[in-house]
Amino acid sequence: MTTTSSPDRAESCDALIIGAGFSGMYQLHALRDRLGLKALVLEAGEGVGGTWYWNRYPGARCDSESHSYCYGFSKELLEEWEWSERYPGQPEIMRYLNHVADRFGLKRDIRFNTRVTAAHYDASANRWQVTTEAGQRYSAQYLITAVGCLSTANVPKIPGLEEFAGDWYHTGQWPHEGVDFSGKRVGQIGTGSTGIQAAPVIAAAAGHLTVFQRTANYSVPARNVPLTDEFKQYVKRSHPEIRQVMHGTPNGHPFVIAERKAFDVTAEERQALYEAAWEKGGLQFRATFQDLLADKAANDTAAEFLRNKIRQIVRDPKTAAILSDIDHPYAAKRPPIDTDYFETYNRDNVALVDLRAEPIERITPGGIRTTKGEYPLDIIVFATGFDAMTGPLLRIDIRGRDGQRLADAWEAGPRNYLGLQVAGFPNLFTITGPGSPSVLCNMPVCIEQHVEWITDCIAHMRDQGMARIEAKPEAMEGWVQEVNRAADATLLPQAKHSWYLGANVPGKPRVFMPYAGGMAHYRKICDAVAAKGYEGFVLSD
Ligand code: NA7
Repeated sequence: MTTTSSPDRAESCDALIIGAGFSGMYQLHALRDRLGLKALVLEAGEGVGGTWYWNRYPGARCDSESHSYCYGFSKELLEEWEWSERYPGQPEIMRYLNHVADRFGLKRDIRFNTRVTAAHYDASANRWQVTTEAGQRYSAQYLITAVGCLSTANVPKIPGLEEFAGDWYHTGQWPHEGVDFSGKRVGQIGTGSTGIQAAPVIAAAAGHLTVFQRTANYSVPARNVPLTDEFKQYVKRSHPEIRQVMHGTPNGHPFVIAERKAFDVTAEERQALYEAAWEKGGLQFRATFQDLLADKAANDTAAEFLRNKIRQIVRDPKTAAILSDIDHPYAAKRPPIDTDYFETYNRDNVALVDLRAEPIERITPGGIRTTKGEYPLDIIVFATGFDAMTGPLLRIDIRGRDGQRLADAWEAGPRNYLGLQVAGFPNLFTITGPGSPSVLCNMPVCIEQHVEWITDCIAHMRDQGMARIEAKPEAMEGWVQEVNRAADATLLPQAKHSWYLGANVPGKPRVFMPYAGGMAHYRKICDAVAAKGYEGFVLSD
């Protein structure tokens, strides 16, 4: 960088990237080291890692298998890094991302402790003017958001929280020094993927744990294990084949979805296949039959199998009934995987509260009061999720052409083209934004596709002497329809309370946000758009 930012002088570069997680780090590498651009990352945290930098809650672990939860762009990186467990825990992911950042010299172009608050497009200069919380100013021709999909904590506005005499934490803003639960009475609100990971670990450390469940959830055992030398050797030998599978499937995972349908086999065979998948563990359970997310009757067979497992594991029939009273099709919400989650309810120091039978009235100085009584607590853990996909973008004051606010453009829900660009916001690219398959896909696979597509697009513009790219409104309308069509072809919209629909945040428009047509298909669409000279975009000099 040639200039230093100050309140009265903007630091100038070719491309500004917001966020130093998986996306921002690779985008920096691609623009700086492949295209030779002057690129800079602005990152709110003190270090790299993005979502994994903040989510340090007990039990935080990725649900993707480690050998698939990594970058594939560098053969050397693939060969030199060795994961230790089937699923990478948060600390190991942080070691990996720091290794990548150091190996590719990324940190020198990342400004840490720098939270972006505003980004305004100046049409006369064709530049984005960016301001940070501390008042620093930056300007760039291209602005790329790499802010993550699940990075804006959703702390429900329960009356009385400010009076609580104990400590409270949101899992996505966990203190770096950790939390001492020993001897404490802990209340955990939320039973999504995070709550299901956290509860067993908190229960083992705390004096007592009360889990407050609003909506019951399916979960399949993760069956995490240390990786054997044999498996590590297989991974080292087989990267190209593994990545071929990951790139060929709708969800970017390293396993193939079965071609058979649930009713192609007898009830006994189906049960045996589910048992085998349960024993194997992990997200692969949903790959047992091809039609689990398309046909409700097929889905019912998986749902009933999983409900029965809960009834078999949980000894207290009343608790088992509350846990298995699940109101959505299996995997219509993000399906959690766990380590001893349902077993945790067999511990003497764990209790379950059914918030549908006794909603929370308020938080008191001493605990949580429901309509049936008060639960005394020393610590409250909010495992209540995120203002997903749009939240991280809309908390930045983003304004495009003619001062149009992104918040206004998306008042009725997000609208964009390919999940990557919004009409009226030239040269702004949103990695893993709404309308992209991101949250329905093994994230690094989606991120690498986005980063490479954006990088190729910018390279193309430079080759052609073009300075500006903007999605056409009609292309955007077409994509909104395609996102709706893809969702409607699945059972996903049937989960009325899911964050895919924005239903977890009061007042948020109910729009199905991710693209459910599958990553492999999405990649083909993006490639075809590029091959046709960036069809649906206007490029100008
Ligand atoms: P999720 O999946 O959004 O889960 C949040 C949980 O918190 C869920 O059980 C919610 O119940 C519950 N919740 C949210 N607000 C409240 C209030 N006000 N009262 C009671 N309970 C509440 O977030 P996670 O962090 O678990 O997972 C997010 C993603 O991270 C996950 O999908 C993976 O991709 C990784 P609800 O179901 O809304 O009734």
